[in-house]
Amino acid sequence: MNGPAVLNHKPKVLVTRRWPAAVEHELSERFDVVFNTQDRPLTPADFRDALGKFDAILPTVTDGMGPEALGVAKAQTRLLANYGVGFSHIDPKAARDLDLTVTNTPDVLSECTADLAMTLMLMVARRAGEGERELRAGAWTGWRPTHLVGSKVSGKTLGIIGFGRIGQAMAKRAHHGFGMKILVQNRSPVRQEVLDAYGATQVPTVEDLLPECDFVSLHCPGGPANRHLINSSRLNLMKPDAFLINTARGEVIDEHALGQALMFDCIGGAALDVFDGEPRIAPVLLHCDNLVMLPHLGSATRETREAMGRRVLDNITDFFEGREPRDKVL
Ligand code: 8YV
Repeated sequence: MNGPAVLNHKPKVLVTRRWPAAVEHELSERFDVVFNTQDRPLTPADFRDALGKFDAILPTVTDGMGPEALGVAKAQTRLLANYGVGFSHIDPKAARDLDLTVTNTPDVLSECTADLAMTLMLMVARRAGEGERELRAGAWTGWRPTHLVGSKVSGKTLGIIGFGRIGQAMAKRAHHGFGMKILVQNRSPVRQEVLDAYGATQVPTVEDLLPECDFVSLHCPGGPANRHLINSSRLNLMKPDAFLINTARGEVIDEHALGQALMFDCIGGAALDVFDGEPRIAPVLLHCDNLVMLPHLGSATRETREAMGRRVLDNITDFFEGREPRDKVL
């Protein structure tokens, strides 16, 4: 059985990537910590080795912890305290087979991730990426009434797929800030008072949502259950001038299908912060002008990255003081 563990030594902790200096400092005061000073992603062999030496490993989204990385017969490690809310890079079965407890860092990144989803929505609707590329290329010939004309955002309909904390933070911004009508698709029913707080209406299926929306923003988890949730037939259900925004996980979209939809103007455009197999970018995407791409910046503010680190610290402290960590997900 996995569960909290009180050790007779200072817990040995491996931090797999560089963290904000302030939190690295706090970590080193409380635990016996090894930092990845090179900040290079570790290999599956590194993880197998680490599982025999550390009481806790602190992975991020760049650490693929599947059967290969977790493929040892027995582990000293008791806790994978993930730095980030999404944990689809950790294979649940492989973690369970080793009796590992897994924690994440919810709440503290909801606002900044929703802010970035808003950034992407505004950028793609108002053609901000195209405009900046043109200007930097020295190709701007001056103002004219027909130049880089985009789509109005205020008052339009936004569809939100996945109405957890980040989806709700997005709805708050879009409804109360931009007067948008909100439609929601979520795997479980959302309480009426939660929907009412954002003037939102829940629809039963993705198929019900897509044809009604001017913007669709993805806020569901990644992993096998949602792989290619947005595929070519669902892209075909979107309005021809609608925009797709993804700050969730790359695998939620079939990128080949999205590339085709963008090339042939089946949808108005897309804006992505996450990619399937990132940092590799599917070549088809690089040729689409009606696409905004950012390098996974959802939670990338000083305040949030420090808060994520402190949330991990709390989870490790609870675990090794014999308490159930508040953010236990496995
Ligand atoms: C993180 C994220 O930067 O928390 C998440 O799920 O996608 C990002 O905000 C990343 O996951 C860190 O592991």
